[in-house]
Amino acid sequence: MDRFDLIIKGGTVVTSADSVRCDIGIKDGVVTALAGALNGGESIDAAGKLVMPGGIDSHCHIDQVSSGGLETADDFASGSRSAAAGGTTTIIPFAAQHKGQSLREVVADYHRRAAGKAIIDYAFHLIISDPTDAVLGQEFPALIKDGYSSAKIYLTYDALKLDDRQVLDVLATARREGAMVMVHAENHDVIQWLTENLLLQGKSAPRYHATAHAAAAEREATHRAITLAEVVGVPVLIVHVSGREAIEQIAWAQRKGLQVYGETCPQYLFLTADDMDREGLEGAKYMCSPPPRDAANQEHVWRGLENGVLQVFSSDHAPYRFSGGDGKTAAGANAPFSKIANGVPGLEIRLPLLFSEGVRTGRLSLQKFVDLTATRAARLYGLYPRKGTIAVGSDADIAIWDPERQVTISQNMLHDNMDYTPYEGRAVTGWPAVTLSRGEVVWNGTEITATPGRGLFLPCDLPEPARPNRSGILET
Ligand code: DUC
Ligand code: ZN
Ligand code: ZN
Repeated sequence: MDRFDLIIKGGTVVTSADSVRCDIGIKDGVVTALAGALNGGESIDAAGKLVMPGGIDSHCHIDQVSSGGLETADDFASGSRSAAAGGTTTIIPFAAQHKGQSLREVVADYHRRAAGKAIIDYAFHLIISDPTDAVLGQEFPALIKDGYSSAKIYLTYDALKLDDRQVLDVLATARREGAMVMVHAENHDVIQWLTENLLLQGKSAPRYHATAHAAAAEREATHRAITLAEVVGVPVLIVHVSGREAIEQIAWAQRKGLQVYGETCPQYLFLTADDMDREGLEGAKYMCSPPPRDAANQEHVWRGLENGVLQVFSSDHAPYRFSGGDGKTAAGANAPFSKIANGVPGLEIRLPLLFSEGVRTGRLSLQKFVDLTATRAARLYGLYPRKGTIAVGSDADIAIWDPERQVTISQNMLHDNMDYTPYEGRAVTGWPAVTLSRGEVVWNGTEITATPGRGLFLPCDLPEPARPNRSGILET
């Protein structure tokens, strides 16, 4: 019997620590050897290629019903296909609680949605919108122990938002049990007040979405989330950070020694509010929350990635089609921005966009790229070292990149179930030539080669970065 099931030969193996020219031996889905020259099994020639950990997309919405009742276009089949074709090998979507639901039942429901469909491995974050005594006293702690060790909470949206008291209670439970809390930080009343007044003034076009979701609203809520976490004495992760105002709050907290982490997404590097300023509802294709800002804010986000204030780069893939009953135009051709679904797709192009505009331009090292797109997410969400690196003993989740391949992004080449991409016509250099999940080729550079259902659920450990390194006010 061969020593290996597969050998990846002659590539440059990149991790968040270094780049080394070596072969990778894979047996039973796991990396079992890293050495100068390996023999004894089938091989893939990776000469001239970069061999990187498959991406972890730790923020994507798959087969999720929005707070407004709309279904995402992607289920676990199309979503995981799209992820794999873009070099991602693990997704962490959400099991989203609507008010009145049992968290346990929500999780069971999302398992049913994923079963038989996913082609790559997946975990779940919880979304807690109804932190009742039963949820915080029993369900959340038990689910954390069962491998759902992260939860997202919202400071806005009528159907999702928690008040400060509820946020404190969720944070205190997370502190006690060792979970990571992610926060959607926008001030709900500011957004509502601005929205109502804009609509009274007849300003209802998609571009006013950016006015209503003001950077000040994001800044205030970011500061509040940080403050509440400080009071409880627990780490917190601010998701989808859009620009300078929120970044300044996170940097301030980090300088104070607080354990505050930040995530950003392609839309804050590659789109601006001007994209929403198009004829009719066309601008709705670029609407997400928080909204893309402007070129100066894009620059702040780049710097946040470079200097480490922001640690995670995920897609926030929220795939609402443009047309159809669940689409952005479902409320009609004259719908006000407040009635249009929020979110943009990005699962497949997340890595190529950052590679092309970050690594190839010299802004980001390869190590930083791997850390931002895979390793750090694995650590923050309790999947390391099984996922997020290439090391002996880790799952052989690997993307072999052709750093020279030129691609013009177009919806008709993508593998999601969307009817548009906000990045239509954008040229990138660098694309995954092969994606492997646990040693199996799932994307061969031209087509998906995996069977739906092969993806496994990943129970997450308690994340080390969620462990508090300071007391809350009650403990002092
Ligand atoms: N928040 C998200 O995390 N994704 C899509 C829309 C939103 O408001
Ligand atoms: Zn959000
Ligand atoms: Zn999201």
